[in-house]
Order: sequence, then structure tokens, then C-alpha cells
Amino acid sequence: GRKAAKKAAGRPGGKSRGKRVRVAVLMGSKSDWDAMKAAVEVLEGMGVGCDVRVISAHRTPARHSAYLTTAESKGIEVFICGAGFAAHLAGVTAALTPLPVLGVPLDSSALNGVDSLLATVQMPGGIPVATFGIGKSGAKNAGLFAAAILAGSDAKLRRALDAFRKRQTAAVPERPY
Ligand code: RP5
Repeated sequence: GRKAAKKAAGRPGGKSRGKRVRVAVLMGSKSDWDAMKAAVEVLEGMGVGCDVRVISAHRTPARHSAYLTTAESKGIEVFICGAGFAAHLAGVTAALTPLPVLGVPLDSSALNGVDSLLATVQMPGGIPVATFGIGKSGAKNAGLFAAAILAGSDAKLRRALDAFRKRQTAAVPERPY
């Protein structure tokens, strides 16, 4: 039913079933999912399948490098990486692939995500990470940005992006009351 479909959204074999899986959405912890699902919702809403994984650059480094070894051959074209604290997931992912890596700093620690923002954005020259805002809005924008990258060679996705903007504009009221 609808409930099960909602529960399965963003999980491998969930809503991405039947969609071409082109984006990997990686996060350092299961506790990051609440923010990171905003990226998955936006992408799946436009028909782009996501491979969603908990992978930590610190806690599961072997899982990380193993995933990167096969991701491109499985069809992944863009990586979205969300992490909190000393957020190295996006940076290490970018070190392991030349494909675009979008980093989402998460608000998990006493520093409210400023630590993660600086860790994600301050990459040394040569290994780029496109860094988004802290938390859920950053994750949503990373999803939209991934769609914009893929839309360059995909007319159907370009139309889905146009439709998203149209709906968003139409939803803004003229007055606040
Ligand atoms: C980072 O620190 C993760 O990305 C997450 O934001 C946090 C750890 O979260 P817990 O697994 O401790 O909840 O590595």
C-alpha cells in the first residue's frame, strides 16, 4: 500500500525500483537519514533512482573504498555525501572518483554543523567538492543540483526540473495571511 511505498522511499529496491539509478546518496550514519532523505525525495520525484547507503569515511573506510570501486560501473554519475562532525565523507569520496561530488554538512554536533561545513567546503586545490548549506535544505538543494547536472543530457529530466520550478512558484501566496 501507500504506507509501505512511503516507508520504502529512498531505500534500494524501494521507490527507485524501475528507475535508472544514477545518483549515490551516501551518509555517515543512519542518524543522518532524516536530513538526507530530502535529496532522495527530490530526485525520485523527478524519476531519478538513488542508491542510498550508510558509509562512513571514519567508521567504515573499507566499505567506502569498496563502494567507490564499483559505483561507476553500476551507473552512478553523481555522488551526494552527507556527514556531520569532522565531515570527511564528501572529501574522501572526491579523492576516490573524478565524478561530481556534492557535499552536505549536517548539524550533528555541539557546533551545529559549522564544523561539518568547514570540513566539507575547505578542500585543497585539485579535489573539488561542491558544498551545500547545512542540513535538510542543503540536502534538498544537493538533490536539485544533481538533477540539474544530469538534465544537461536528458531532456525529460530537464522538463521535470522546469515543472518543479513552476509548481514551487505557483505555491507562493501573494500575501502572508
Ligand atoms: C558523522 O557523525 C555522521 O555523519 C553523523 O552525522 C555523526 C555520527 O552520528 P552517530 O552515528 O553517532 O549518531 O560521522
